[in-house]
Amino acid sequence: MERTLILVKPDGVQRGVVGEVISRFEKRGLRLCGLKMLHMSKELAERHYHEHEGKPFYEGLITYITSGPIVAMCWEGSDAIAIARRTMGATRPAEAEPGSIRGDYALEVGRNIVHGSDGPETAAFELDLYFTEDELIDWERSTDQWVFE
Ligand code: DAT
Ligand code: MG
Repeated sequence: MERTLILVKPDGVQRGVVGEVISRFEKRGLRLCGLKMLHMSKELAERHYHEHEGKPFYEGLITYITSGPIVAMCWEGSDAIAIARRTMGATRPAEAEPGSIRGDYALEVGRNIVHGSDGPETAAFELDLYFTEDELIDWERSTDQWVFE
């Protein structure tokens, strides 16, 4: 079982697609393991996006991600990281497949609605940025046996 951090970014919250994003991950079969709404501080944004520091889009990215409330979630399942990223679609919405979140709801890379961790180390690091240990819920769904092999 793998866990990943998913964010609905400020544009997704403002545009009212939080429920739609949650619904797509739920329907895919991933299991929700944490959920909160928050307004990212500049410090949290800089820690989250430290790998992009110095890049031309960095300052705009920090301004955008701190511009309004976001919804942070933990989703888990077999191959949760890769499956969530496929469900989200490519970083550049122009390259995102129709049927993916970004392919259905976004036009520009700087307004691409969602974030998802890109690997096991980043997922652990990012989940730790947003959630304490006791905010991540260990639970079983009655449908797990029909979703997990
Ligand atoms: P992802 O969000 O798919 O993991 P990433 O980690 O490469 O993509 O970049 C993080 C965010 O930074 C991305 O969602 C949008 C923004 N970004 C990335 N590349 C960009 C670019 N060339 N111009 C503008 N914004 C960019
Ligand atoms: Mg990334």
